Amino acid sequence: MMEEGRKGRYTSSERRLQALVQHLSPSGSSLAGVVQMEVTASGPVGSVFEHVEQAPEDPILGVTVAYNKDPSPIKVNLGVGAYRTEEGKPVILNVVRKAEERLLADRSRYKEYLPITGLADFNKLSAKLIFGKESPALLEKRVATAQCLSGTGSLRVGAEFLAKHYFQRLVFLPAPTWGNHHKIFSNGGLTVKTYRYYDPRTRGLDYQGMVEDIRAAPSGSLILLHACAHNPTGVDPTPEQWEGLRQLIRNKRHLPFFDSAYQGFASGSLDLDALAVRSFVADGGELLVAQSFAKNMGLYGERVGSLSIVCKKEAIATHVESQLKLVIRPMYSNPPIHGASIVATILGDSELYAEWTIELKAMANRIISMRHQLHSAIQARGTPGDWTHILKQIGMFSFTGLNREQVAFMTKEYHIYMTSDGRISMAGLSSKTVPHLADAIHAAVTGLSFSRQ
Ligand code: PGU
Repeated sequence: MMEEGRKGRYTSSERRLQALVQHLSPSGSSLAGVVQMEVTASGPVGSVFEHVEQAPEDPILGVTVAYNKDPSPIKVNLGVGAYRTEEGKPVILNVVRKAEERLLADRSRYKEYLPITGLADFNKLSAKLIFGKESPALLEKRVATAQCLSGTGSLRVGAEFLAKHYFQRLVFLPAPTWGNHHKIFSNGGLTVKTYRYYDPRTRGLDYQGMVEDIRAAPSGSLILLHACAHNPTGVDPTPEQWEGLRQLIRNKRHLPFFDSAYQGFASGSLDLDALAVRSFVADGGELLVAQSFAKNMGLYGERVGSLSIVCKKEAIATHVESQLKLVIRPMYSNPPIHGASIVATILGDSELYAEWTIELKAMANRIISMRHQLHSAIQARGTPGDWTHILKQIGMFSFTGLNREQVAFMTKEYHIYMTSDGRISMAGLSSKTVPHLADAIHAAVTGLSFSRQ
């Protein structure tokens, strides 16, 4: 009764604020006093978001934010893993243009909502690309595939599906890994741990450590594996090591979750880069794969990718797919149509497909040539240390071994932008910028101020 009487004396904005205070402090000792202090005739004083703190920039995408603010004409962005031409420009593949022209000319196409799991043709072709035409899992129809929002969205949907339906909540990530993995899996409801992966002393794989940690993980753990071109290290297991890992993971009854963001970028061959995934499918066991078409088709902003879950039987895959829909529907309802239509057009047409593989190989080759040019330029300057890892590492990135201070120095003095862990995107480099980068590395390593001319 008394509450009702008081309620009647408040204006509607006072009541809204009262609700907020109640929400923030349910025990609300002197509610009426707080409300009276905070409200004037013109409404609440200050912002209800006053307590919201400034968040730090993203460690990878934030590098581009800083780069964009720098007015220097000599600046170079080697932060984000995005392909650039020799002129330092982003590129749209010719096959993508052709596919878009076809889509535009086809008047029978609409922009209706896609089904919750996306474009059916895209899903079939995407799964075929990673598993191979003759994949037993595909022939036996025991793969559930959903088009998702690029690699990130596919991982996130996979994480949430696992948190809901898999008995083990532990996911093991390589140390180090792409920074976003940690947040994707923990936000998806899983508990994140790491396994040893990279040995800074050898600048190679810590295979022994990796095996020990995966062996020690509780049976049934989720093991996140980079399908190829490990980010950020550029270090992949050899085929023999993959075989050892496969046996170990299967013996321990762990569940592998592959992140395939760089198919075609490691070796230049789509099939070779899928070998690790295919070896796990060939043994008949279950697994998940998140695919991205951001890098290999240059469709970064189209957000096109897929999640495939390989199951033991067709009926199980059907159930799994039905549950994927329940994860996706309240998250973003259904995926965008344009990027998936481009990919389906290219993958479904033998001529466009062949042209794509040539363009993809050209991108991979340009990156490899940047590795050679950078290595030679560092050698030519007599920079101390062994830099052969620049040649050996695979994929878009080079994990240079430069430390945080050296990176900060290179950004401040040479306007070279890269992630603070010393990772450089080789795809952002060109013949013109190699000497500048080599000068900066030399100066950072020797502590000398090298000529910038
Ligand atoms: N998985 C790995 C291993 C990646 O490196 C990336 C992108 C993704 C997934 C996600 O890519 P999608 O664009 O969602 O398909 N990593 C890049 C791009 C920038 C970023 O951090 O998103 C990078 O520079 O590490």
